[in-house]
Amino acid sequence: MAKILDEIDSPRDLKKIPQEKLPALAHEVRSLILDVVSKNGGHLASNLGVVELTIALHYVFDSPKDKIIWDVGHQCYTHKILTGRKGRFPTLRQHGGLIGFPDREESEHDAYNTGHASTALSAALGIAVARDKRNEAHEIVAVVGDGGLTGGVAWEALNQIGHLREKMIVVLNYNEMSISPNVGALSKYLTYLVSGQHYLRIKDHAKSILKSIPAVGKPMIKVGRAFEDVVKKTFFPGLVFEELGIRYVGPVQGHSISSLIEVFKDAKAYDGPVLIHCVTQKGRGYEPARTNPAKFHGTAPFNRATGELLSNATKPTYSSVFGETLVKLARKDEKIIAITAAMPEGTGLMHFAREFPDRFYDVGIAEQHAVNFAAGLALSGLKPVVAIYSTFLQRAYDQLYHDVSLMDLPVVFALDRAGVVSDDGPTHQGLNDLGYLRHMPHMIIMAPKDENELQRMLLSAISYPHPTAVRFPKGKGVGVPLDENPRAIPLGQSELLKEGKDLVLAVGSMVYPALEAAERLEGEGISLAVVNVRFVKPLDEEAILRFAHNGNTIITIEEGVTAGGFGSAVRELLDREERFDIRFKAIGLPQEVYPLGKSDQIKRRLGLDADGLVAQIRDFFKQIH
Ligand SMILES: Cc1ncc(C[n+]2csc(CCOP(=O)(O)OP(=O)(O)O)c2C)c(N)n1
Repeated sequence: MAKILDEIDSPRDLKKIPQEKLPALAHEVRSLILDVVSKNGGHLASNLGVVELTIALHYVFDSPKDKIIWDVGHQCYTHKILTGRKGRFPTLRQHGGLIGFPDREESEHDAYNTGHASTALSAALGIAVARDKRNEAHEIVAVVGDGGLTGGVAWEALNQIGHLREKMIVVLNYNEMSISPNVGALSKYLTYLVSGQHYLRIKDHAKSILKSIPAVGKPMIKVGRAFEDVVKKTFFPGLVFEELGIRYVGPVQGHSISSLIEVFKDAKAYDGPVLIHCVTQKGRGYEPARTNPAKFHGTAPFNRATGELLSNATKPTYSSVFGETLVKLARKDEKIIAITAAMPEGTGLMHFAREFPDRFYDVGIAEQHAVNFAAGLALSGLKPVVAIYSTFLQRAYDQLYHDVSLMDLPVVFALDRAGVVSDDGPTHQGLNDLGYLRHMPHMIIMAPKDENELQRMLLSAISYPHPTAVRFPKGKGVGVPLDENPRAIPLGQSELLKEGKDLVLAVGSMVYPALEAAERLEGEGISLAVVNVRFVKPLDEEAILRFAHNGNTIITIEEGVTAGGFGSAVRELLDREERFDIRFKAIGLPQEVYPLGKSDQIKRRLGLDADGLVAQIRDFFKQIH
C-alpha cells in the first residue's frame, strides 16, 4: 500500500497532505523510527514522543525560512525524516551517515547544532534579535524538554527573553522525564500546571474560563488554599512564565495534531515571546519504550518484537565498575555522597541511589550547580563524588576552578566517557578533559589502564585531601579480574610494565595498545620501556627523568587532544629540566570536529590502535635515526 510518507520529501510536501491524514502519517513515521533505531541504536523514547509535535510544527511553520531549534537535539529524528532525509535515515549514527543530532552541514533545515542540553533558548533569542536588526521576517521556534529546562542557562535565556520581549516561540515538551524521571522544584511546578487541567483547545479557552466562574465562584470563600490553586491554574496558568514577561499557553495535548496546529497558528500571530506547554509521552506508540523510557532513552540495537537488547555483554562496563565500587566504599564511609547531573543510569549510580537514597543527589541537567554544590559539601567535611561525562563537565569549567580547585576542596570527579565516544558524533567526544583539568591548581588527575585499576583509583581518590579526577572510557572494560579488596595507589606513582631503552608513557586506555605496540617493535630492533603513568598530574617525574638522558626518545600516548594534554605536560617537564637533547613525540588526537563512527573506527583512522601506534612509532624512529 502506498504510504503517505512516500509523498514527503520536504516540509512543502507535508503541507499538501490533508490534515485528517496526519495521524496516519505519524504512525508511519513512528514505524520508520522504530525500524531504524532497533537496528542502529539511538534516542528512541524521546523521538517517539515528539512525532505529532514535529509534524504540527512543520505543518504550520516554514522551515528553513522559519528556524526550528531543538534543545539537546536528540529528539530530531521526525524532523530529519520530514526535511528531505527520509531516504538516508537508515544510515542514522553510522559512519558517513546521518548524525543523531541537528547538524548545519547536513541540512539547511537544521538551524543550530546541538548535543548538550539547555542551549536552544539562548540561541533562539540571538537569532530573533539578529532577525530584527536585519529587518527580516521569519518565525523562530525553540523546542525544549522539561529536562532541558532544569539547566541554568535555559533560565538565563528566559530572563532575557522576558526582558527583550522579542517575537519567538518556546515549545516546552513536557513528559515528566529527563533521561530518568525529572527532578526538582521546577519539575513539580510544571506537573502542578498539568495536574487536573483539561488540555487546552485554544478556541475554547475563553469559553471555558467564563463557564468555570459560576462553578468556582461560591465555594471560593470556604475552600481556601485548594481554591487558590484552582484559580491560579484556571486564570493564571504558567504564572511564573507570565511574570517573566512570556505569554504562557497550555497545557496542550501534545499528541493531538489538530490541537497543536491550532495553538501553533495562534502563537505565530502573537507579537512577543510565547511558551507553549505541550504534554507528551516518552516512548509513545511502542510499549517497551513507553513503560521503560529510561532504558530506551538512548538504546543499543534491540529486538523490535520483544524490546530485548541484542548485545551480549560479557565484560562489565567501566560505568558499572565505578558504580559498584562506590557502593562498596560508601558502605564503609558514610561521608561519601554521590552526585549526578541527570545521568544516574549512564554513570552507573542507580545501585548507589537505591542503597543510599539520602546520600544520592540528582541535581538535574545542571553540571555547574553539581560542582558548586559538591564544593559546599566538601567544605563541610563530606566526601562528594561527582559523576559526570567528560564532555558535560566542560560546562562547569569555572566551578572546577573557582569553587573547587582554588580552595583545594576534596571533591572527586568521576569522568565517564573520556576519550573517543561511539555513535553520538562531535558533541559527545570526551577529548578535552586532560587539557581543561591540568591547569587547575591542586587538581590530581588519574586514568586507569583497566577496570580493576579504576577500583583502586576510586579508593585512592577518596583518600586524597585534594580535588581529584579519574577519567575512564565509555563501554566495556578490558575483562581483567576485579580485586576483592583493592589497595590504594600512592599519590603520583606510575607503573613500569616493560623494560627497554627508550620510553613510552601511556595514559589509561592507551596502556595496553602501547604495550602491544612496544612488544611488536621489539622484533624490529626498537626497544621501548612502557610506563602506565596512572597520574597525568602530578607526574611521576622521577620515573620519566630516569629515561631522559643521552639523546633518548620519549613518546607519550593519550586518548585525548594533545594540545594542553598529557604530552604537553611531559614536554613542559623536559623543558623545565633543560633536557633539550631528548627526542620527543606526543601521540594523541588532533583538534578537529570528529566524524560519526564507532570509537574503534575513529581510533584506527587516527592511528590510536596498536597497528597505528606501531606505524607512528616506527616512522618516528626512522626520521630521527
Ligand atoms: C549538558 C548536558 N548534560 C547532560 C546531557 C545528557 N542528556 C541528554 S538528553 C537528556 C535529558 C533531556 O530531557 P528533556 O529535555 O526533558 O528531553 P526528553 O528526552 O525528555 O524529550 C540528558 C540529561 C546533555 N545532553 N547535555
